Amino acid sequence: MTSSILQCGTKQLDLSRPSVMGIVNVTPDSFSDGGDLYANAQLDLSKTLGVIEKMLNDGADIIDIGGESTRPGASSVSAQQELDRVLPVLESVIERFDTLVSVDTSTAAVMTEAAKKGASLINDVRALTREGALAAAAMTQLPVCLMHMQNQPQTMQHEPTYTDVVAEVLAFLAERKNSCMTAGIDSKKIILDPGFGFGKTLAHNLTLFSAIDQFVGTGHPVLVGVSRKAMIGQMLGLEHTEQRLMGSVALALLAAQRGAAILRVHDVLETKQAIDVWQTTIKDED
Ligand code: 7PJ
Repeated sequence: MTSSILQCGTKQLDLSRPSVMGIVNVTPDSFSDGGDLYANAQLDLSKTLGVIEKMLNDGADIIDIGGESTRPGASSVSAQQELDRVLPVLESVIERFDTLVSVDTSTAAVMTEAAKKGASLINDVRALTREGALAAAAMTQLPVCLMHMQNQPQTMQHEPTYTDVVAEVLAFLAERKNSCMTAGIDSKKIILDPGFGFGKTLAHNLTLFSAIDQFVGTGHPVLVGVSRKAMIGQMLGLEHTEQRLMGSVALALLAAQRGAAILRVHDVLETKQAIDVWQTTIKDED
C-alpha cells in the first residue's frame, strides 16, 4: 500500500527516505517553546517567519503549524481564536516559501480554511473525531495524520490505563481509518501516529516505541512525535525541555530506523544530521 510519493494537494512528499516535520507552535502557552514567538501576547510574525526559514534551510520537508496547545492540562481555544492564530502564518509561509505546510488542528473550520489557503496536510491529534472534522478533512482531499490519544489534553495524564496498549492503539487507528474511508478519504492518504505522550505513561510509550514496526506493518506511513517530550525527561532524569535535545534526536533516529516515515521535531538541523549520517551508511552498504 505504501507508495514512495504522497500527493499533498499540489505538492508531493517523497517517502522513500525519512521526512522531517518542523514544529511551529503559534500558541502563547506551548509546553516546549513557551510562547517564544510572542511579545506582549502578540505573535511576532517576522520572527516566526525567520524561525521557519531557518528550519527550511536546515532541511525540513514539512512545516507543521498549530494554534492549539495540547500539552497536558492546556486550556481550550475557540475555533475563531485558532483561525486567527493559524491562518495569517500559514498564508505568509505559503506566499514566501516553497514548502509543504501541515496544519495541526482538530477543528473543522480550520481544516477547511487552511486547505483553501494552500495547506498540504492535516495533522489531527484527535484523529478527526471532533464534530464535522471527518467531512471537512474529506472535502479538502489532503492527506490526514490520525493520532491516538486517550482522553483529552486536560485529563490525559491522569492515570492512563490500557490492558494491551499496542493492540488498543492499533485498533483505535484501524477504526478511525475505516471511518475516514467511509467518509471518502483515500486509504493512500492516511498517515498513522501512535501518539507518544498523549494519555500514556513512560511504560506505555516504551512499549509502543518497540512496536513501531507493527504500525509500519499496516502499510500506512507512520508519523512519530517524541521531540522534547516528558518521556525523554523521564528516561534521562531531565526536568527542562531545553535539556532534551540529544535524547530527542536519538529517539527520532531510532524511530526512523524502525520505519517511521515522518519525524515531527523542534530541532530540525540536529535531527536531519542524524538521519543523514545514518542514510549515508546505508548507501555505503549497497
Ligand atoms: C504530536 C502532534 C504528535 C502528531 C503534538 C508536542 C505536543 N501531532 N502534535 N504527533 N504532538 N501527529 O509537540 O509535544 O506526537 S503537540
